[in-house]
Amino acid sequence: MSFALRRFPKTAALRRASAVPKQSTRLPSFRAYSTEGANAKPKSNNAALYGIAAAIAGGGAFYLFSGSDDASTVAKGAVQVAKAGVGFVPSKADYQKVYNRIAEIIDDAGEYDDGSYGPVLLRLAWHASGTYDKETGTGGSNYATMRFEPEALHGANNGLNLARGLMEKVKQEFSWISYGDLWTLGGVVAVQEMGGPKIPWRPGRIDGFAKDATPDGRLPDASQGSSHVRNIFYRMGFNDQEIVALVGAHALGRCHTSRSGYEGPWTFSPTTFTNDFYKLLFDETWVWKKWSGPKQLEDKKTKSLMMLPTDYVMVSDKSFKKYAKAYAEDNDLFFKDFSAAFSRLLELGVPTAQFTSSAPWEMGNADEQK
Ligand code: CCH
Repeated sequence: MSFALRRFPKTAALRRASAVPKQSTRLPSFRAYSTEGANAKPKSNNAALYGIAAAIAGGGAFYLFSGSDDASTVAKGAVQVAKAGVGFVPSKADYQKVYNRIAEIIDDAGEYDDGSYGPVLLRLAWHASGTYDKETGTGGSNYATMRFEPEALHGANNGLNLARGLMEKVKQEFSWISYGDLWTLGGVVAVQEMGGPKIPWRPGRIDGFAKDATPDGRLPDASQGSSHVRNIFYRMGFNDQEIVALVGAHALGRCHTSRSGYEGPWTFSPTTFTNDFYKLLFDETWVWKKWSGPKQLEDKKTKSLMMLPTDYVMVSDKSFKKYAKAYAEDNDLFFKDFSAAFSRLLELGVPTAQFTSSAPWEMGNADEQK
């Protein structure tokens, strides 16, 4: 790569600074977005309640929708346990063990991309949650429906088979955790371990079925403009400020021609969570890249960074620009707003009664465990 990598807090991340081989995947070579069927309505999340009922019936577990917080936490944890068929009720300490295991996996990426699996795991958590439709109450992280075709094969999810595979290893070790909890916790670990803010998180998602899978077209199409971005995120229930905060996650990771058709990282430090995405949008001159791939921007100076058309609307749209400027100037503000919006994103589609704790938890970073 022609650019210098600036800040990598992890030793594992330091291993690869120069050579950045691309990950090959077996999935289709170009991301084909679909907006068709975006309004189709799969089964409502009320089905979750039937899932719970089934879990109780199947596992003999006892479940309370109300009552003291402790009793309710234990009872709701028992539902997940009954469903997984293992005789044990996980505590926060057990989820912390899962967190720590994911942190190890993120760091053990060898020569993959920029030396971390964090970005792709973050993307899995976002794509698992960002299918939510507030009108129908469908989609979101509850059922982990990306396990099923055709959702697994939606163009937007190209390359996420890698992330799901990594999470499957963790699932084998901690069979009691639901896929929705595992994938969203993976997003939390990714952000926190790459130097980002603490992300409040709590368990309670249950595994759904193929019939709960969402139609194609619910995730954003990077070639579009601000009205598309608004339509997609407003459907999830977010406002302009939250949209801008969430897209700042593009400080991390990179695009892969083999997955989306786009190519390159957004920042010089793709494994460190910073407000650089916004800073670079304002500080660099962005020009259209001359190539045979889809329309994307590159920085005029080094030609090593990229912006998607949807990223660029964060400065070309007046309302978005106001927030992007504020985040470019104040990293703490970005961290605070990202944490709140991302935490909410991860809970989309999960009925409140299903959460095993009344308030989200703060999980410890791997370093804090030592
Ligand atoms: Fe994103 N994202 N994203 N994104 N994304 C891509 C990669 C990452 C859009 C399109 C793309 C969010 C919002 C949007 C990450 C997190 C978030 C890629 C390249 C495209 C295209 C995929 C590839 O080729 O591998 C669009 C469009 C939007 C909104 O309009 C939000 C919100 C988040 C998280 C909160 C992360 C992380 C990556 C890097 C993945 C990797 O493998 O490095």
